[in-house]
Amino acid sequence: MRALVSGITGQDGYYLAKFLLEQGYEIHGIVRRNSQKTYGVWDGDEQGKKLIHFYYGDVTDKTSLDSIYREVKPNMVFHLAAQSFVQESWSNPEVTYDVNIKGTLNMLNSFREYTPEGKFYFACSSEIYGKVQDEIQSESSRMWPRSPYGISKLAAFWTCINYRESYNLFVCNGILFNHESPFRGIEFVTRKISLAAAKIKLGLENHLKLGNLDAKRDWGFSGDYVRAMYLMLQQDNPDDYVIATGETHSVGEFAEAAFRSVGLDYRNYVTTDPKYIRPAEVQYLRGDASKARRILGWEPKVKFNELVKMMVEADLGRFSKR
Ligand code: F7E
Repeated sequence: MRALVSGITGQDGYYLAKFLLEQGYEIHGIVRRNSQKTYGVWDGDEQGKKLIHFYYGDVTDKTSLDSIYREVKPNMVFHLAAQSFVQESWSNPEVTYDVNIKGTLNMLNSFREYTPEGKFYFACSSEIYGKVQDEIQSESSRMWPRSPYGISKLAAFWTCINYRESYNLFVCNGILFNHESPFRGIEFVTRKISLAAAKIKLGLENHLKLGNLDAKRDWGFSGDYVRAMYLMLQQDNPDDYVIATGETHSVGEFAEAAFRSVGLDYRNYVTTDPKYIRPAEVQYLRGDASKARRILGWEPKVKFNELVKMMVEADLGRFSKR
């Protein structure tokens, strides 16, 4: 079995590839070329890197995708590549739309042309719920995105459904709520906090500036969420699934837990800076993954406190070695 993964150099691409290798898959990953050769998260795992077949390409460049599809002929496609930073989407809405909407359309068109018998997974996002209308959000909840990023994911979500319905393709949307790990990018709030807690503990820094401490998120572990992506493509019929823990915590609670795990009180180090406040905020998210539990038999394994601890310990390890 051959899997093609866009976004392989990011957190989810890393965990997904590791998981698929364990299942006996051949992994082919698309990497964006620039003047420096970088493979993102894989640069810290030289052994793992050797197990992946990398191809230079860009989801906004259909020509590059066509040649990769022609060469790889994947049985399964996991489309994870995106401009994934919500805050940045206000400064770069056009890039966000190009990569997230047009990029998804390109991935689908190449899929339809070269491997229409295959299966396609799209990494959708809980950001489509935005200004939530339900206390707990499921596949049928009202969608009201609050950022160019959220809008782009909603457009791509409907594009996937439309391709499934129009062309009878096996295309699934995973509506993934926030999912984190020690490989999370340092701009995202969880990793920003775990990194700061570790550095402050080690005496390398002395404060942390954050934005909205009251925003609430349903945070899970990326390693658990990639299993759900795989399970969606193991079904007989394509469908859309919410993947979430069902628990919600504020940014302040995340900071409290992270600093507590190294014996510190976050209130002595964290201040707020208006620079990190978003023009329109998603104030609250809590996902209902009961459909995924029922049909896919999927359950998250890592709990909130374990996740926080795992992230802070990994950052402590990174910096105490220096
Ligand atoms: O923000 C608040 C911020 O940037 C979480 C992406 O993977 O998950 C992620 O999107 C919350 C927001 O993630 C800071 O205002 C406070 O309310 O970690 P984040 P996100 O925007 O929820 C979804 C599911 C995706 O699909 C996205 O691709 O934290 N917050 N202070 C802050 N956020 C950041 N980044 N930095 C702060 O200093």
